[in-house]
Amino acid sequence: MVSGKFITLEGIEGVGKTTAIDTVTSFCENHLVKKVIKTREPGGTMLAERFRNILLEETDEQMTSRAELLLFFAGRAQHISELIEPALRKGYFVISDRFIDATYAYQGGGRGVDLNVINTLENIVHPNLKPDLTLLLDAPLNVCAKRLNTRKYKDRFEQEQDDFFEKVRNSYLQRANQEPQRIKVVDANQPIKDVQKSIENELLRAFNES
Ligand code: T5A
Repeated sequence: MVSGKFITLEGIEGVGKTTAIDTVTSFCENHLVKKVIKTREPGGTMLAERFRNILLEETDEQMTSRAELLLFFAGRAQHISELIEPALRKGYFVISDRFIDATYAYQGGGRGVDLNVINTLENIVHPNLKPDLTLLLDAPLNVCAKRLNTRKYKDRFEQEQDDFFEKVRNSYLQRANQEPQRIKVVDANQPIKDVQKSIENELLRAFNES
């Protein structure tokens, strides 16, 4: 029986998820609950981190969309049974940098994989697990690209073109429209301290325990 809470952060690259996860973690620790675990996808366990490397590295052989999709779900299956579910059972707040919404946005929206296929896999891998709260950080593409400008290495996804990320962003926003109770859009096109404040407000609204 699940007793903790599952919080996910989503958004396109460079929008500020990795920066924001520290805000979420420390706010939860200081104001909501002491037991907090921070994790990420792809990854989160040793095996899933190995899948992450395969998913992100650029190689000569082009990975098919279906192989990519299955590898994300393979890592997620491991991540859920090894880390997420045991922690939730023990009452932890589990905070993940990306989860299932990324698959709908990137593989569904970006790559054009049939959403019914993704939904079928979701029902096989985690029929009973959904985030309690998803913070969707949103900002225009050019703002996110500028934030990533200083990075020398670009992974397999970061090498995609603008139209790919535009589709990913639209797909995220569409999901937020469909599930407004769970997915809260945070305006990430503002100074870090204002993004932090918006996130803290969403956490208070969702868990109402300050
Ligand atoms: N993926 C993942 C799928 O395709 N399907 C899936 O199912 C899943 C789970 C993961 C890739 O895998 C794909 C999506 C991704 O392409 P990743 O390395 O985890 O790759 O990449 P990202 O999650 O995109 O992480 P990034 O580090 O690229 O972006 P972040 O975390 O959004 O950005 P962050 O926090 O590192 O910030 C970038 C820079 O901006 C600054 C920060 O200081 C930093 O320098 N910044 C701000 N500057 C000004 N104002 C603000 N408000 C700022 N916020 C941050």
